[in-house]
Amino acid sequence: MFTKAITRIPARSFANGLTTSKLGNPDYDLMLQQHYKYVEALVNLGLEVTQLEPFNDFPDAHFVEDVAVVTNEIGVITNPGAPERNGEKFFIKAPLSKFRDLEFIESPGTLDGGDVLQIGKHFFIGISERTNEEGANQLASILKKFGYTFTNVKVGPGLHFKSSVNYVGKNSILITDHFFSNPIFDAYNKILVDKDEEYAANSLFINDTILTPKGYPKTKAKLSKLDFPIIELDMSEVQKMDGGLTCLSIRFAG
Ligand code: CIR
Repeated sequence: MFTKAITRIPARSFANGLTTSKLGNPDYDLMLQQHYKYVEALVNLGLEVTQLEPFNDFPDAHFVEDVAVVTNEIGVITNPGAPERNGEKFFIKAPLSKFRDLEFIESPGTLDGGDVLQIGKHFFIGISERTNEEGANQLASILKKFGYTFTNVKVGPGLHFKSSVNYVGKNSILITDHFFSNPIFDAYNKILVDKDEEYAANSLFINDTILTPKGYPKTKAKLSKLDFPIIELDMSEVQKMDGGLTCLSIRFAG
């Protein structure tokens, strides 16, 4: 059960963040609205949300997931792989230290939280343009102490590993075609995301409810077979900046 989350209100500068999407200019008011609805969904699922202030100097800072990996035992502050975002790590320390002892990924290791998928006691760590082997190995050596196991996996299309694979409950994962046949996921019930709905692979399982982006009916139909409540959230402005549902929060047990 998650009982806590940390989020950050998007800054007015958010459209200056990094993006590869060609979906057009995002709208600030709509972004705020979408972020508000997201936080509201977390609150309705029983999470106590710490909302950090907008941060104009770092237009991507509301993608808080990338700056920390939090387990029941520890908070690990990452070393974000994009130079433009690296300084965000200094500003998650104080809020997270209220809940966890902290450890740190150090250069030359780099790591973005978006590349880190925890399923029970196992972690998949994506090696991507943001996360290198050294960063993945540092995370593993910190978390090994607490009995976790690890698999490193090379990220394919998409920014982060969690652009492609996410846990959705009942031993099931939503997974894109790129990873579908990879035997490292054979222990799970794989739910293939259709090619034209791959954005929906970034769905988020919280306290027996699935949050999924609005507008992906085939994925929603597949998810509904799991028999969990599904909340659809409009992510249009978030998507324009290469973000998704997981990126907007750090979730953990209190
Ligand atoms: C970036 O390129 O870093 C941001 N514009 C998007 C980060 C999305 N984060 C995530 O998927 N965890």
